[in-house]
Amino acid sequence: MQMGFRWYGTGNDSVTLPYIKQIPGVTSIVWSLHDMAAGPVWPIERIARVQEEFKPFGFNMDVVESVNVHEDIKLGLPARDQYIENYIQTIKNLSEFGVKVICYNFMPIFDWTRTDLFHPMPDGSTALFFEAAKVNNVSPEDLAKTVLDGSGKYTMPGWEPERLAHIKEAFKAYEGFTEERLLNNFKYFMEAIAPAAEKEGIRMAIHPDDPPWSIFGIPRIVNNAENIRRLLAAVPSKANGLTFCTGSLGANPKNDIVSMVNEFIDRIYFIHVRNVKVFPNGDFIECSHRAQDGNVPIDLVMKTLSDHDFKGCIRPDHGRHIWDEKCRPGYGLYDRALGIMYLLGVWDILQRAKK
Ligand code: DNO
Repeated sequence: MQMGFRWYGTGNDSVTLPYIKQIPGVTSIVWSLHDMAAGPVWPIERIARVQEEFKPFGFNMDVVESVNVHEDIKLGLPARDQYIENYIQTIKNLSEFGVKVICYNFMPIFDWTRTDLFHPMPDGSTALFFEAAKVNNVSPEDLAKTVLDGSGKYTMPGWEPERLAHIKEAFKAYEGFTEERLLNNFKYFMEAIAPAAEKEGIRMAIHPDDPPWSIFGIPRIVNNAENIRRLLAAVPSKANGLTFCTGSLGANPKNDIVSMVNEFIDRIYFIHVRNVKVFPNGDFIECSHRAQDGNVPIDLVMKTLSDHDFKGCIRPDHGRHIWDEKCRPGYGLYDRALGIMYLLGVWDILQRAKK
């Protein structure tokens, strides 16, 4: 197993590479060109610059999170072929630098969704929070007012007025869309890129839906064992694999995380190991990584990975905001570093027990 740490790039992250270097056991920086919109080819010179930045620290750049998929591909619009061609070129460019895994998602319009980015926790820290009723029970009228004519009171983190214009178009485009159509468009995309990924030795690792259910009436297709089975079977190439996010999938208590790791291990290429505490009303908060603090048996997840002798990259995920740290929501240094020490502690004892 390799330990990774997600980093947003110089000038774009409160955490620096020298700080990350001081966390024991981190070998991989999970990176991206965060200023690149979904669509264009990632230029070789930009990738080369990242390589130069990592070199003095000895970090590898094996895992990219993410190369985002253009909405036209998810929607199956005619322009998708050009975007797919660009994606293939990006795969080729990344492979020149030894990249092995590309994490991406296929969630329409939204990536991860939370209702409060700094929700107070009983211990005085704050954490990312999802209030189920606020998202699941929003009436189509409220949503329409907010999104379509801007007069509604409904708000969400990230729904700034300048983004709403884009959201409005996107909602219109997905009107009447079904899971089946989304899966077909996924299949079209994956069938087109898999041969290039295979040739370049790159594994595509789709991130699960977060939260793991459809929101605002827009379909989602990567959120439970049955859907993941369907998605992997749709394109059986080894290039079609998973980023297994224990926290995203764990927000639905019906997902048996350990049995899912066991079932999908051969197609799991990258893992976000984080915990989540789910409340009886369906709300959830991103607690510390420790198994006892949330609903995901993180210790058993690590045991399962150890039993399978998992060789890929894992990373801690969203941390709480502790010790007054000012950082990107969920992406501070302190709690993720604590998370790493917990994961490595569990891992090391499992390795010793094998000898
Ligand atoms: C959230 C992340 C996601 C993930 C994308 C992958 O913190 O796990 O934003 O990077 O869904 O494309």
